[in-house]
Amino acid sequence: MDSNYLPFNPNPSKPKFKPPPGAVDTHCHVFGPADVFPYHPSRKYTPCDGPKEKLFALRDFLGFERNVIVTASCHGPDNRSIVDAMIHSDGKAKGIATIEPDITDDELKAMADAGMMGARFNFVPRLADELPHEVYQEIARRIAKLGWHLVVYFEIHEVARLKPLLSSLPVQIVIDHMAVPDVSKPINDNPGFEALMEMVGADDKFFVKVTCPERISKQPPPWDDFVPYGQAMVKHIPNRVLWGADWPHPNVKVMPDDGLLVDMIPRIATTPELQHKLLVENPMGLYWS
Ligand code: 0GY
Repeated sequence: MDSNYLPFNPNPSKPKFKPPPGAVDTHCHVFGPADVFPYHPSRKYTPCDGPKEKLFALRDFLGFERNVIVTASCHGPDNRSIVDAMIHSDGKAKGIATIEPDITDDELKAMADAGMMGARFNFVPRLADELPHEVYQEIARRIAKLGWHLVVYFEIHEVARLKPLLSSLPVQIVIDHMAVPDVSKPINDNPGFEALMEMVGADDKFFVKVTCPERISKQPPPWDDFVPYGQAMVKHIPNRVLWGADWPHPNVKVMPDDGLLVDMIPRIATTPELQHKLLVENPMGLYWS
């Protein structure tokens, strides 16, 4: 583990908010353990191990029923730790892979059989190096045949630059962490966020994860500056928002209490109907139907 890397909180508080039955955490990771699933030579950070057993125990403790495990850049295009977690999850976990163009159809099929549902493109420079856009187009064409979708991680100032690429891809697209808006700005005077809202409002191929107050907020918990942004996105596209805890929180500056993250949910999805869409209907439609 890097010397400046913060390990996850081993004793989160019990959330006050009780997720509805069937709730899905659609953004979490499994890291290693490194002695079984080593981190990739191409990685830009080395995390603390976050094995599947810890993830599944946290899922139960927080009151969730299912996980979508997203490949993180520290494992590069090696998806074995996620496949292993999915096949030991009693059907309660699906996955999002990192793939390279030289992957074979047989390898893709084997991952799909294990529960992989999509691929992730990471456009955050501190995490991954961007590839020529033809590579993304080719991967998108191949995964479309499997019925997979894409998860993309980029920062809000990139909306205009990436919009032509994302709009052209023949698959549904899930945007991680609301593209990390600058929540210190007033929400009605924030061109980056407005561009994101416009893009996702205009095309129902886009889903947005209203995740990561601990990463996005400029304030300590309970992260009040995140709330109007999360609320606005949930109201804007209630049938296309997703929630996730982001355990084990790679590269955060202050490690959050996962219980407090769950307690953010009723502040951004303010009615039982919106909570049910966010936590059950939307993720079940995308991952378990
Ligand atoms: C996240 C966020 C981060 C890490 C990664 O692929 C990754 O390594 O996505 C981050 O550092 O912002 O999605 O959990």
